[in-house]
Amino acid sequence: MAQSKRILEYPNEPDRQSLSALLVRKNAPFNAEPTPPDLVKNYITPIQYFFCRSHGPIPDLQDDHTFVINGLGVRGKEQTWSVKDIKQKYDKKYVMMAMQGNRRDGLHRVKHTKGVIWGPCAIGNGVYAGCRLKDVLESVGVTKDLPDLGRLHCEEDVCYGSSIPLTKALGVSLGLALINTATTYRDPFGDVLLAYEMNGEPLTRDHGHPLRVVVPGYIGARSVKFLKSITIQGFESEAFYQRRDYKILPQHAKKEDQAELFWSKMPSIGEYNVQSYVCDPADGLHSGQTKNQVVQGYALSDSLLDVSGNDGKTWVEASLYQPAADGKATHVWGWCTWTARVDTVDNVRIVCRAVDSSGNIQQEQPVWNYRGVMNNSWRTADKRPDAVL
Ligand SMILES: Nc1nc2c(c(=O)[nH]1)N[C@H]1C(S)=C(S)[C@@H](COP(=O)(O)O)O[C@H]1N2
Ligand SMILES: [Mo]
Repeated sequence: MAQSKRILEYPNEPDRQSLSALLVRKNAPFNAEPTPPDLVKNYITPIQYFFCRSHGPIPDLQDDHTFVINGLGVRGKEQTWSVKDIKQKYDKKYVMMAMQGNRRDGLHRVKHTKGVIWGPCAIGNGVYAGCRLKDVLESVGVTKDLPDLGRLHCEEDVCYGSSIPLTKALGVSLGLALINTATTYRDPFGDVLLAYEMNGEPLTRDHGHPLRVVVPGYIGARSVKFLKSITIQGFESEAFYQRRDYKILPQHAKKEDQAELFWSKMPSIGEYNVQSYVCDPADGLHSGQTKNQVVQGYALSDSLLDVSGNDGKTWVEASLYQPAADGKATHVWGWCTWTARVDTVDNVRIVCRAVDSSGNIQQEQPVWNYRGVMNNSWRTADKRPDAVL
């Protein structure tokens, strides 16, 4: 049975005074995102502008926190590890990655979707530090020689759990039949981390203190915070958020009872899709200066970014900003920020579209789905008078 939702209470949430620049989408559980212009001010997103996504109360875990690893291949069936072990026994590795869980609002404007109505800024580019999950797994006996690589399941026990393929954690290529080329090509190292730092500081409670999983290239939902246990098993996590959420349901599943028929049939989302957004100007419209208006945004793409000041009639190429991180051999899985100069027309939206190296390109119209996930249509302008979206 998939785990169901419980009634949750929030007596001990962290102090959030330093997060006052965020727009709160929901108070309890706490869900908040920055404004579009704030988001693209920095290439590495500072904590004050970093979205917070939670499905329940934030636990108050201490630095002496421990977690267990159990399941297939684990020596002695179960082992207990402390955060201190993770910090002391393993090399510290750095990964820059885009954490995201974004843009349900665009789909919600088409038709009711279920969930927190996120805008375009539930995304941030963080530098996470910790040890490789792969190194920990190998030291407890879980290696690529396991007879059935199955799936890795990372679970936090109170109200959230999720899983990723074990191959993703180990950085193993199973060949093109089983794993797509992007993953094979992009993850030769096994960059999934057990992270204890974000942007050079210990993780804050909101972002998973004292230890979280960080899964580069995957939707944020797979990066479990407040890690309590890791189980290696031949099937996906039975947690609610793995089995009954974060799936693209067919368009005719419009209500809860209709959705019911599809949860067990549809695959869970792993990798995120090609994405970009116009963040400045914030409303996606021209700001009085019609020649060479500076436009800025973000993109999850390794390839091309086009911007149009006339609703997609003509396009110019933006310059992408994605410098290598620093001297710590940081593996870069992050976003890029971009800038373009375009000619704009009064009341006509400014749009962008990213193309990735596999040829995936953002489409103008969104593909609606009940859970409102994976929206990557062109941006919708708030003030467009004839807007239907
Ligand atoms: N324990 C726990 N882990 C979690 C969640 C949660 O609610 N609880 N939310 C997930 C989702 S949907 C996202 S997008 C990311 C958000 O991470 P952040 O709050 O650090 O931005 O955490 C993921 N890990
Ligand atoms: Mo998310």
